[in-house]
Amino acid sequence: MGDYVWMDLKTGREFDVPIGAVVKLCDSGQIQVVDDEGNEHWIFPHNASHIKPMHPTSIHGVEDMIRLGDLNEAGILRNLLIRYREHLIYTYTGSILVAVNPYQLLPIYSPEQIRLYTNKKIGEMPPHIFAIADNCYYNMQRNNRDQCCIISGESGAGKTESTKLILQFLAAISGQHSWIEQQVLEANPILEAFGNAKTIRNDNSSRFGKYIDIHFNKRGAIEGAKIEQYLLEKSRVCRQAQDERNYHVFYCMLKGMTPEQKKKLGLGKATDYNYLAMGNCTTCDGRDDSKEYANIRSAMKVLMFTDTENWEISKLLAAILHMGNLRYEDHVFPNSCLCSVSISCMLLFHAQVDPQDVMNCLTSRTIITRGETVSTPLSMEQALDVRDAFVKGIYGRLFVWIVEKINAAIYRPPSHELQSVRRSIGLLDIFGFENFTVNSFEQLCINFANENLQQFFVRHVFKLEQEEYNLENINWQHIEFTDNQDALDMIAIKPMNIISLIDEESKFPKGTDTTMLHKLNSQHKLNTNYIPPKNNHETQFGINHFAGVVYYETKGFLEKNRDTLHGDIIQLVHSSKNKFIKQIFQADVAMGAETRKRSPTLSSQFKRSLELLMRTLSGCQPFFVRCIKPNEYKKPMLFDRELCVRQLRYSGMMETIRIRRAGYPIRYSFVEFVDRYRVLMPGVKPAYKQGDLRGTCQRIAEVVLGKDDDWQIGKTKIFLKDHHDMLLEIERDKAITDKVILIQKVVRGFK
Ligand code: AOV
Ligand code: MG
Repeated sequence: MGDYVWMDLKTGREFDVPIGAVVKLCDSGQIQVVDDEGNEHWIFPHNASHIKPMHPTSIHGVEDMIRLGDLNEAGILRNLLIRYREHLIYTYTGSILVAVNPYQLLPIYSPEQIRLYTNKKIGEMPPHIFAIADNCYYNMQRNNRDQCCIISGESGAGKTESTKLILQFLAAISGQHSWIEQQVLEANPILEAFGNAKTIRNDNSSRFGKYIDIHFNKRGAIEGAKIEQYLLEKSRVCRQAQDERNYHVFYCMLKGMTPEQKKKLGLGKATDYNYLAMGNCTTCDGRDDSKEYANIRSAMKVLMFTDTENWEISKLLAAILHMGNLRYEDHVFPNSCLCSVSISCMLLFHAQVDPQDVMNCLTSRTIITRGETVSTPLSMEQALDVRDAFVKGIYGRLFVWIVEKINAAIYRPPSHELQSVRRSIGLLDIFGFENFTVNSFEQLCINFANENLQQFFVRHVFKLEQEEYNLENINWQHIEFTDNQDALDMIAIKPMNIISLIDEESKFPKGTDTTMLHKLNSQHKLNTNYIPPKNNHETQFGINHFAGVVYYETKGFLEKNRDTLHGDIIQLVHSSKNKFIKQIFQADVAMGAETRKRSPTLSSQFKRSLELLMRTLSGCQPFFVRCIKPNEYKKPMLFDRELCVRQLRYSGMMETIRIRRAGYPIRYSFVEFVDRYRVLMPGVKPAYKQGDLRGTCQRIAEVVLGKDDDWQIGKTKIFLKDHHDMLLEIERDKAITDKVILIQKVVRGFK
């Protein structure tokens, strides 16, 4: 009685694993148990095989999962569950942090907590996101190398919140309370206002990816930062699914502006606008749009947006809303619509453009054939597309402009001599893996990005790690892992990959979504990671991603990928007297009508920026944070076992624990090791004076760590466990302090 067991309910469901239970009663061969969910079960002798004893480490849980005795999915899941119930949302797997979204504000992020985690080794304090941040910072200084934090997880798992916490910690410990620190912190509310929105998965979903590179000077103080943005979901400006919203900034503006300001822009309330009311959801629980507006405005001040710029931005946003209310009837706007057009014209073009020109531009298309200019009317559907394309074009360019504006305030290009001493920590927070009822081109790009990140993780944690053990010839039993390289090859790497086929079809004048799908099918139908449409009428294809199969609806793919604006629109912008809109369209106007047709497609730009990102990340020492979403309802204290198992399985957590447990995450070259730790053995000379470096390393390790402990010496490096590193560092700190005291004594003795 009181014993803990694992109970396998054998439901046969894909993500069901044995559940923990405690024995309540034993009665003539039958036992009664209560499982972790509070359900009672009677176990009879004939099905006793359903239960197994639980390892002591699983009963109360462990802070680091490499210490789990029951190393299986059930063990991992229960460990996270019982910790989560005690509000312990963070757990380690070696130095990899697992973070379960609490969906409530926990009192664990105070200045006092920041202080407690400052300058500590991982494992010295309970697991925490601050410990990761602190280690990043410490590693950057100790190894003089750039660091990065890769934060992954599904939509709503907590990536963006984690990123903000790391940033908050770094700003606090870099310690100057300087203007630049404040500017770096205040960039976030602006980015979130323009790039985040309420989705069914997340009330504050990032609809763009970002990489914040924080720069530190020699003394470890923040001296600047640079933000890289990836692929904002532009379609959201014109269209939202049920229960979803447009970008926060629109609602904030309507709630937060003064009546006079709104009057100048001809604005009403959110429900008045098609672009805002489509999802039947204009408010968001727990968000105060009016208060947010004040925050956005003050953040923009900190980041040096001028009042004029702010007003110009508001004008564009208002114009977008008015444009969304245009209605078309038989190639023309009804008279009632003229008002919307006129207001848009006034806002976009300072009334310098005749509303009639705008209407023509939105309802017909000019084509130049054999030197003759012909204007052809558009169908209603086409006309609406032209309008939406224009609106998306404005918003997308506005977003890019805003990020550039922020960078202008926070980024200091390194001077020559600074380059060698400046170090950085990069924080990667992208849009999480998505699988909706209907998935489109945007989801393909988002999931492609996540596939890349997963490969970075796999490469770093499994491939490079084991390659190195082999090269160094240490004792090592190979650990199997799930590699998503094949899927990634099919999506974007190998010749005739999916992205390149979509691209090719986008450039082909006669290409359609259907011809594209045919090409995908004929090229990939035999690939196990590709799921062709069931029949000729179906317009969906599927991809077997690392995080599950996603079906993509191909309708609209090519248009979204081409992402071009019609020449008439560019012409219109060009003729405008509104300097701001001209500025954000500068590149398009400069390109001219002809070259624009050859402007790079969205997917090729995105692919390129991802490649650059991966290259940057490869140059850094990475830390990984794995965010887990405990339920689909955004609720506290609700732990959906199967949802969690799915995320743990797809992220490769089992194998990760296995390799971290068996592996040697810390390694030093012999020279580094001797020079860093020779203080621990009196009389050991610096590395450059050593004849037998390997032997010296061995002697130090034997004395400090013990002969039989699980460390290994390779051909050029010594391999250690995390706890060895901690022990060595603590001993080193002590030795150095002792030495300093000794020197002080000696000096005092002289006086
Ligand atoms: P995401 O970045 O991973 O999703 P967020 O970081 O936006 O997810 O988290 C979603 C919501 O969960 C937040 O708005 C908070 O309400 C809550 N949350 C997350 N982490 C914490 C925490 N540590 N403490 C308290 N609440 C938290 V997406 O951007 O959708 O992929 O594209
Ligand atoms: Mg996010």
